Amino acid sequence: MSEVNIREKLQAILNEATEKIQAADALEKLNEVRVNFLGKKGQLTAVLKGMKDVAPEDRPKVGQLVNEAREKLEGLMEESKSRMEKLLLEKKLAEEVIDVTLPAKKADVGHRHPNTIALEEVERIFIGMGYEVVEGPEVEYQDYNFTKLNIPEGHPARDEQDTFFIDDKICLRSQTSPVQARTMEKGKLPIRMIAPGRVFRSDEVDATHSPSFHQIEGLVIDKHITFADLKGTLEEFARELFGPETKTKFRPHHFPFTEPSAEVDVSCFKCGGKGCRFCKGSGWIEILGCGMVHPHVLEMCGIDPEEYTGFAFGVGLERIALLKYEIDDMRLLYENDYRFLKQF
Ligand code: 2NM
Repeated sequence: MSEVNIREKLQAILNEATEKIQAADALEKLNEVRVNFLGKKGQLTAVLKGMKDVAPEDRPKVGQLVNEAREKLEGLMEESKSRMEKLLLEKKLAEEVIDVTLPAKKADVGHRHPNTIALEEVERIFIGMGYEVVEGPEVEYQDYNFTKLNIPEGHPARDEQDTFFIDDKICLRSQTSPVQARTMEKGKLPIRMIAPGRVFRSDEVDATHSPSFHQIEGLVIDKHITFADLKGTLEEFARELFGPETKTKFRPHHFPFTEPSAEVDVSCFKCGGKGCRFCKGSGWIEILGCGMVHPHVLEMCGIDPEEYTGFAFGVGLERIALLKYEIDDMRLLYENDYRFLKQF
């Protein structure tokens, strides 16, 4: 074959390939062209294979021509490829266009139950005063739930509280004080603790009662603890929980495990004490019970009442949540209706 023939042949290949490249509308088709013309069995490669039929003096020139044709084709394909990729990208961007002026879709995340919010608030206040948070069993020995707390068998408080009894030794705890009894028994003094948790009483359900609710009980045991420490602590607690203007009132009361005992009222945080619908006109709202730990309790829990004294208190968690969030029916706290819960 002469150089002229080869020139014509190459031109024919180039023309055909260029046409096919221009016609290609997808990357796969472009690849077909590459295989057909530049591949091992491709047309250009075939021309090189035919070199043996070319006069030796023409071979360098023919080789150069084939290379030029190859480079040209590769260039064309590269161009076509980037054009296609650019189009693809533009198409994708146009399809996925984001309207940044649209309001963002709100993530529907859950949030803490009002009881939990109130509990964490109370925990924060006492942790700030150096208290530890301690938990204990909900199914409890009657010994810890009653006997060690100065409520002996036959004591009216055992019926009054109308506990759920498991057998003659075990019950569902009716208060979290057994956690305090267990902590005292461990013997590590002094003690500054709160015991939050679920408690049980055999009560009918109504707006202010439930057979299962939550309490937070506190206990401080050290040398020289007096009623003044109790008053100061609970006054500070009330101010942190209900606002700095909150006043407290200690009314004498009776609990078997404390002596003396008191109930504590706070000045109404709605009307400031003048009397309103919220405090039923009295200006005061009852929030907790407290007292100096009875020497019998200290003794039964292995603490020498001659050396150590202490105070204790108990608040109902639901009561705090109902007051703080102005909810008038405790049952709302247990129904788990999201429309209600999401308001807090
Ligand atoms: C209250 C009221 C008064 C109380 C007593 C004790 C313990 F374990 F130290 F004896 N813990 N909590 C207590 C005292 C609880 O709840 C209204």
